[in-house]
Amino acid sequence: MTKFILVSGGVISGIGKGVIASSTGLLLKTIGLKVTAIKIDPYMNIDAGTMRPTEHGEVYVLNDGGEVDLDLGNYERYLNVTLSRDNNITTGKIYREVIEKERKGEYLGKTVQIVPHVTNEIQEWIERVAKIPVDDTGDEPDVCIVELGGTVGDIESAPFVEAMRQFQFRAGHDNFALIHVSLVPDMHGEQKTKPTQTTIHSLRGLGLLPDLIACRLMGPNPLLPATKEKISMFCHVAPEQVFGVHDVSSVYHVPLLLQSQGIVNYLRKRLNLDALKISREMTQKGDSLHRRWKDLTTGQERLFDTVSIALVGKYTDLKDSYMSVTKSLEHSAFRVHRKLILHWVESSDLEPETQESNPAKYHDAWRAVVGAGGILVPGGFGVRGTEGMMLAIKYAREQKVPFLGICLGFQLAVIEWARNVLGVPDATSSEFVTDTPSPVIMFMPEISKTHMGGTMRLGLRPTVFEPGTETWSRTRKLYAGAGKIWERHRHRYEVNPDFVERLQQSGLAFAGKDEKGERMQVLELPDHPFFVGLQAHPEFCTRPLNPSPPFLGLIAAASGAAVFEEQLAVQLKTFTPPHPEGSMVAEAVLRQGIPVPVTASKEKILLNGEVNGH
Ligand SMILES: *[C@@H]1O[C@H](CO)[C@@H](O)[C@H](O)[C@H]1NC(C)=O
Ligand SMILES: CC(=O)N[C@H]1CO[C@H](CO)[C@@H](O)[C@@H]1O
Repeated sequence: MTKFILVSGGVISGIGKGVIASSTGLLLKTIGLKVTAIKIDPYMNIDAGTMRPTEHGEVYVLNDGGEVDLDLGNYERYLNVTLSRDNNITTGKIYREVIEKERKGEYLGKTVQIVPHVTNEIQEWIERVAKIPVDDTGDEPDVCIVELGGTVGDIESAPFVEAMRQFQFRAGHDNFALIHVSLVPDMHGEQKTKPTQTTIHSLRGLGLLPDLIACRLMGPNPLLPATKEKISMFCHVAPEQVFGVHDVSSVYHVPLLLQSQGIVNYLRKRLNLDALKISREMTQKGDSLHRRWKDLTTGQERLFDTVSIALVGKYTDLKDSYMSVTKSLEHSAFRVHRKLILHWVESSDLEPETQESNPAKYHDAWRAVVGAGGILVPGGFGVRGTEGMMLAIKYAREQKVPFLGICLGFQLAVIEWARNVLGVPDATSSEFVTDTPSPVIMFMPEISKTHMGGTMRLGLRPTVFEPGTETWSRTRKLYAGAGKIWERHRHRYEVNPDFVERLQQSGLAFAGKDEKGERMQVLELPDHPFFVGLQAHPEFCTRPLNPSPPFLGLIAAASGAAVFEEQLAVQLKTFTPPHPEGSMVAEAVLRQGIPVPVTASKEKILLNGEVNGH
């Protein structure tokens, strides 16, 4: 029987419930358990692909092409697992499922209601998805963390709260625990417990009993013993069931902070975890994870050297839309033992128009680019700002500054090359200029009998390195020399095959292509210290202990040639693909002719007129 840990929140949302939930999962992994996670988002959207990034942060892509909330990224990174689109539950998905069943007559003409039909659907979904293997053991997970988004008491979350109330009996007492995350505000040095008392009171009123109360303190001060006592008394729980989560210097410290307060031991007893048979191998894996995590976090405090990266993008004032990119840089910086200094550069500030309209802004932006050890142009949206990005790319190329281009950044590197080296001054993308005579980047839908009408390439796809690249391709070396790599994709525009030969002859090397050799997926300049572009989004597969290779390449190259060589050697010995064989879906899907579901995002034009995704 799977053990379920529900993580709910009270008072306000956005106080780090996801981090507490994934840290708890990580701790359970350190004792050798296999852990999976489900995120419940009580909103009506069916998938995150159609949501505007300014409103919602990043659209995170899964192996199966599912476009989800950035929280699933958190779980994949912390727990080193591969999740599927079903690991995200939204109200919209549940309702759709119920309505489809009703249409098929599965409810035998009965009145379909929130209770029991919607609540049953929620419980069945959770039970079903909790059993899906998520790591290289291929086994059913031992523990499933279920994070309920929003706060208990919201209208939106009511059906889920009721479903979980029923679920605690369905799973049984030994198999279900509840962690409730609450805010403990600090008023002039006094830690206030009233909001926590109120939220626990309403939680109990809804039939859910907290096993652990996580008190979130928005500041550097830990939970005081007196506060703990008070919460224990007024919320009818033992003091050992109350723990504090204050602000720590990095989120990677949170698992150890929880551990120091006895969370693992509590859950061990409460969920009777010792009854699960943990193999010696898994125990050892857990120990090693614990040791490596501790090293990772303690090392961070004593970093003197820095590495600076200019992130030239859009929405740079909405940093959440680059969550996975920043995580990838962070993980890579851990590896090279340097403190990451990230300069957010709004790409349009680099354009000549800004020089006229706002010279100070223009100079600040260029100062950040010129001062950085490496330049990153991530994926993005729409035409605005692309000229500025290309100016940064040109600078990186000519001045031999390490550069990484992702998705749109890759496409712009090709356009920049075509304009300034190949000598096609009007080169552009047919996404920016529809009837251009020089579409170096063009709309190229995936022609596949099995992909029903989809125009977006989504999900995990292979890239095959060209013969001969093993001797010179830095990208390939970063992947430990593998001939074939897998990364997640999300794009609909690609390098125009008609230009490939000319681009290559002029010195731009396409080191990696798709399996048929038709789509250009990795570009490199062999005579540049590090100039790499990827059509894929490798940032979705980074891990704290196993950073995404292209990002590691950028960070290492920005730290100097010696560090770069050193990391190539480390990669050769230690790099493992973050996904188990079985989860590499694209080929299997094509072979079996299973239609890949087309999500609603395919043809959606966003409200602000920009096409979502390249
Ligand atoms: C992460 O998962 C992958 C694939 O499941 C595995 O090969 C790798 O060893 C895991 N890494 C760690 C640090 O556990
Ligand atoms: C079982 C099920 O309905 N899964 C859905 C999960 O969400 C995606 C959209 O992101 C749907 O396409 C799946 O069908």
